[in-house]
Amino acid sequence: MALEALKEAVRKITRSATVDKALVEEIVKDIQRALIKADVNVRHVKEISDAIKKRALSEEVLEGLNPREHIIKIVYEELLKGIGEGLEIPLKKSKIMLVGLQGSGKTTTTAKLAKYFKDKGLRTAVVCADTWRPAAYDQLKQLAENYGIAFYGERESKDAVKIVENALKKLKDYDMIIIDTAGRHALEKELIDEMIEIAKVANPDYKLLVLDAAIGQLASKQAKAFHEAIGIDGIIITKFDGTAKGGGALSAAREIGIPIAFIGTGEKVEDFERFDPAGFVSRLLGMGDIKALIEKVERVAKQEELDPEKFLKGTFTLKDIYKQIEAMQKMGPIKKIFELLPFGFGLKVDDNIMEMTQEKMKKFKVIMDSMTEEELLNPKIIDSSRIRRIAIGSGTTPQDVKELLRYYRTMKNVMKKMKKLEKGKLPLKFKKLGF
Ligand SMILES: Nc1nc2c(ncn2[C@@H]2O[C@H](COP(=O)(O)OP(=O)(O)O)[C@@H](O)[C@H]2O)c(=O)[nH]1
Ligand SMILES: [Mg+2]
Repeated sequence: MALEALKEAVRKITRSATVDKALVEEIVKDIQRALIKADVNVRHVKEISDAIKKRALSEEVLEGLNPREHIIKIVYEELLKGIGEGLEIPLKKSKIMLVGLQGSGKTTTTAKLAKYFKDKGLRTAVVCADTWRPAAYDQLKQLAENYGIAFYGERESKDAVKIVENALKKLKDYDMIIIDTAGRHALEKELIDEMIEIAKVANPDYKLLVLDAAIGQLASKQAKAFHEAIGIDGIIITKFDGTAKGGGALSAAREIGIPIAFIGTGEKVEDFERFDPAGFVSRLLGMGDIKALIEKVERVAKQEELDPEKFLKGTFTLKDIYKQIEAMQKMGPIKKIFELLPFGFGLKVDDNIMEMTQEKMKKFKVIMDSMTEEELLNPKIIDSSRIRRIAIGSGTTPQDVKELLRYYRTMKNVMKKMKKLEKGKLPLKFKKLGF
């Protein structure tokens, strides 16, 4: 993602010895380049960078901030302003209709949304109103079944409007009904007519446009056309993971003045998050996203039926690390989790530790099987002679044992810091920056 360069700009600020006009100009240029590379509309880039420059050169440094923090705060605030608001869909009885071109990710997103609301405790059902693509019915049905979500569809029917009508009768008892519709390669009249008819029958609370981030600045034209045709309440940006052009879709949302509701960050149903602009921007700048992190922990804890309090305790021993490794795995690559922490919390972790493969998990388990109860409960006592013994006993090498111990210590640290955050003990610096 080209927006990675924004983190570099922030790093440049934090590393600089002095803050002067030259630095501000250099940073503004870096930010401009990063935004343009990410396909943000040139006019928006200019607005954002002009505002940063003007404020950075004229505003007085707030009391309690140093000049570097002052600039970072301005960059943060102006990017946030540039992104606009997010759309939060309240957890109550509602209907959502998804629209978008073929391949934009509607069907996948229908399942993602359904799981999202189901996990929040709503009785959720999905409806396949795509009679255009023959495989659409099976695709959504399968996804719904995988996650225990109610599904309605009529495989042989060609009448999408009728299907929706029937679905709503059948699904009266559900809180959240999500309707997946057909797309086309382009927004043609036939598609518009069908969307309008479905919307009339369904009377959705939210018509959400699914936009593929990979199309970059083309998103703006597409979003405008859909908005003019049926009126959009919110945008879901998909495939944010695989593109350097995600700025185009962000820009499009701002241009037509429609808030972003969610972002898709991968093919899996779990790769989905509510769009929280403040968290999003602070993550872009490498400052982490505490809220997203805590939501993630809570979600995994729920799946695992773990007590989040316990899960976050920094006092865990090797004995329960195996279960925790598995739970952490479900939150996604550890690297991604670290991105949610402000500046990675200054924890230095080599890539080797970040990479937790199935194979490695198995190896760790074997190693732990060769440890004594005492060692598992109090890993501190594992010295080099114990390491040798454990390695021989488990048929591994001392390096392997050391790696497990390193992993354990890193995780222990992360848990400790996360626990502190949960209690609202953000480092003072971040508080000052308005987080
Ligand atoms: N990498 C990635 N792929 C996605 C995402 N959302 C959807 N896809 C993929 O995009 C393709 C089209 O998705 P689909 O839901 O069938 O699109 P539809 O035609 O609009 O219903 C599929 O291969 C999905 O796996 C996402 O957020 N990230
Ligand atoms: Mg589809």
